[in-house]
Amino acid sequence: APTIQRADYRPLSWTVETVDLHFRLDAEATLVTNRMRCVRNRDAAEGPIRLWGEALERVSLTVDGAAPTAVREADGALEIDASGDAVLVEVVTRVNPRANTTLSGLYLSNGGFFTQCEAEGFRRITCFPDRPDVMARYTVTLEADRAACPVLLSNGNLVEEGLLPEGRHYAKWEDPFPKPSYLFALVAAKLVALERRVTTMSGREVLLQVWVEAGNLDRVEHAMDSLVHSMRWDEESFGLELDLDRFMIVAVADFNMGAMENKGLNIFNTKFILAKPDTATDLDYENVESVVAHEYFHNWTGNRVTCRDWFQLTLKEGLTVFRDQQFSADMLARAAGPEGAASARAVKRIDDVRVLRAAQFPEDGGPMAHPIRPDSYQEINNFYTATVYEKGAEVIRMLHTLLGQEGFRNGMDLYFSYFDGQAVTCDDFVEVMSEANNGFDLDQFMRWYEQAGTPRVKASGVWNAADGSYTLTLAQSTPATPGQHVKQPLVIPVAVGLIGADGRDVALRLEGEAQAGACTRVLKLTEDVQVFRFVGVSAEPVPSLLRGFSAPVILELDEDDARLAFRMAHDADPCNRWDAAQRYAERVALALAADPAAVVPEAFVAAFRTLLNDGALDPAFRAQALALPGEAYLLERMSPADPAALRSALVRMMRALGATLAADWLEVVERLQLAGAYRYHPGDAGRRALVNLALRYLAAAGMADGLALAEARFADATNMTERFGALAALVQSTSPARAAALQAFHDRHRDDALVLDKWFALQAGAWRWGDAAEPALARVRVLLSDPAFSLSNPNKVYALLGTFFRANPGEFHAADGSGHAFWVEQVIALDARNPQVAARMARALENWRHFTPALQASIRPQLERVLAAPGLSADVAEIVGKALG
Ligand code: DPP
Ligand code: ZN
Repeated sequence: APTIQRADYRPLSWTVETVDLHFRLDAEATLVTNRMRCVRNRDAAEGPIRLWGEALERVSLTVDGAAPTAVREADGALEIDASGDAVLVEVVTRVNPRANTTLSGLYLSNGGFFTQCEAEGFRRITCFPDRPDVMARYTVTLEADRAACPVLLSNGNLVEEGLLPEGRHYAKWEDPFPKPSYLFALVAAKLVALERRVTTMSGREVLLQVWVEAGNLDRVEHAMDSLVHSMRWDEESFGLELDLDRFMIVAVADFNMGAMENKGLNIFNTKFILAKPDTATDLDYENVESVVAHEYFHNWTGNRVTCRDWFQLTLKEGLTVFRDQQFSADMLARAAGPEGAASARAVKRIDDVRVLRAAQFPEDGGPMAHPIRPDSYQEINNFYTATVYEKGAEVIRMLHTLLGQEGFRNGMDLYFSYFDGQAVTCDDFVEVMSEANNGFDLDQFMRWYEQAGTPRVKASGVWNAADGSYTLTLAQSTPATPGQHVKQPLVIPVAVGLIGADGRDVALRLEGEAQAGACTRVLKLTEDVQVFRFVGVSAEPVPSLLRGFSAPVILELDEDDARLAFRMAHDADPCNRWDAAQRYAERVALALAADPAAVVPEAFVAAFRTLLNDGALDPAFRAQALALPGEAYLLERMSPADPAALRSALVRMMRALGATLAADWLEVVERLQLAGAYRYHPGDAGRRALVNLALRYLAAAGMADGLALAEARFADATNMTERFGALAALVQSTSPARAAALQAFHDRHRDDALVLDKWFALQAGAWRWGDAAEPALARVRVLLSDPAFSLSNPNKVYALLGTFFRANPGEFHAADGSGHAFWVEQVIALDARNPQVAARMARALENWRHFTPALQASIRPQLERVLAAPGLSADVAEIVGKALG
């Protein structure tokens, strides 16, 4: 596929003002009539009307009612010569929703019609200038069989509906706001809605609906509550109000992504809507809340102000992820009350940092590394990445840190006042942030949008006893990434604290300042190397750097075990306290991986024990701090990466921590386990998380009491968090009760697709705890032919194959290469149905060059096999091509 360059952006010669769409919905032959008023774009060079189309049968095409004089096909688009300033183009197409297994465009799910248009799915419905800089007003008429599809929805307001002959009916929708085609949506299905009416900040009453299949109506309350909370939060935090009379969310079981922010008609993966205590875990509840918020927040950051071109994707995604992270932190803090608010916020921050390190750091260190605003792509669907989303959110967070809460808000206000109703760029956003803050200089800051790779900040400190000064030297560098060999220094906010020997923070005073100020302050690192001199430091301090994870960088600081243990016990910044535990665990894991005979150091176990037994610490925080770092992250830190050696190290650590601290873990379970009805509340969730972690350690170590506890909790659990936590502990052990528990879980939830996803994932992610244990691949192969599994359903693929490929490296990279051969089979099978899903799975091997020579030798021919497969999609070809490139 050709590579598309950001620098090649040109406005289109013709744009669209209004679109009138008519759908005669039919499972195999839907007729789409599209009447667009195309207008000449005075700001662009002269040229033809350009319309993109894909997988369409074109039935007719007229311009102002007549056959067009000149039509050509060029670069996958139709080019139509037209004269004058405005013409009416009518194009009629026929599409086959049943045959559409890509889940992009118009498709069927359980007998209903659904659409997904971001990024370029609209061109699979009709011929259109399918780019986000074409913003038009839409009128949509849907016509369908009334019995099969009683509910007909599209964007905006319902203006007309009625019956038609032959058992059919229709509905007409009008969206008052101009929008890009990627925000178009329709739904025609048999659904029911939970409804709520709420009043917005300006006093308008609006109707909220969450549409699901009838059998799921008992699990939409939480999604509805989350929507109402999101609306309130955006009003209070940013003065942003819902601009429609009606806001709809529809849940669908077959969906490539998490959810989609179509104007007024969000379409969601059921995974991020449905929740009730018996089927959803605390984490599911949390995810529903944050995804509902994310999509709702897009109504302003994404829909009212959208992206000029897809290179600017982070303009809406980075900003909206930042907003949903802030929202979740506020919600957690509010629920935790004044006492627990700070810890609740920190736990949320730690979650976000974990995701960034596990998903984004490896991406930034591999062949797909790209700036948050990429310079080129082959397939845009491959760029809905952790870099664009999560690193993009970190970049916004740094702006927020540099400008302050109020300065940031002023910038947002100005952004909407300038750009409402427009399609703009990341430069526009950053410029307006500067303008709203007295011309705050953000020129160098723009490099965060231009440079790929995770920056390293190397820190060293020297305390001078003679003059009581502490000199901190910070040096930054960013490793080369594909196509970017030279990197410029970035603006890096480094939040710093100094901890005294008594464990308390020292009030900080930089040389030249009249008096000491706060205990944490943000240093601005802008040069390659900078020196900061603190004075009035009477004893040697322990530095605590990058507090709150103030920048998306890797901090390199020489700390011995004793210092890490000290910070684990005393760092006033919870993020750094967590990070100290992670660093210590990383050091032990890498040492054990390098030496099969090495044992877990006692001092490490003691440091964990101190943290575990610190009752002043919120259980949710302890659960975070006592969980070992993720395997994907650790593999990136290992050179060469050896998944089998790392797995062996982690098994030894789990067993040592489980066995040595058995009495402590048992006491935690005893003390913290909850009685009474389940409620989703962060305090309760924290207790459940720590209890589940305790069971994991106890079971891994094969402690009889722990296994008995896990079995009992599995049998008696009254909610999914406890049932699944206990099951996970049993599965990650040599317990003989393992198989029976898996079977019981399956039988109890056999009719519940989302719960079965958990069951598939748990088995695909299982480690081997004894020599006799079944390899995960053997289990995965069996599960592939389970009647509940389907390669056509993305959630199933992510649960079974995604977990095996991406979350079980110790098994996937088996030395005999069986996992790699299996990967080829599955990627090729998936690619024939759904290239987007296939490409996601394909990414599991992209960092193969970091592995041991033996693994590289096993993987290379498999990558080559995929690349040589006939009919490979552009999606997979880009991933595998870059991996081999
Ligand atoms: N725009 C969606 C989201 O991130 C993904 N397509 O919300
Ligand atoms: Zn988004």
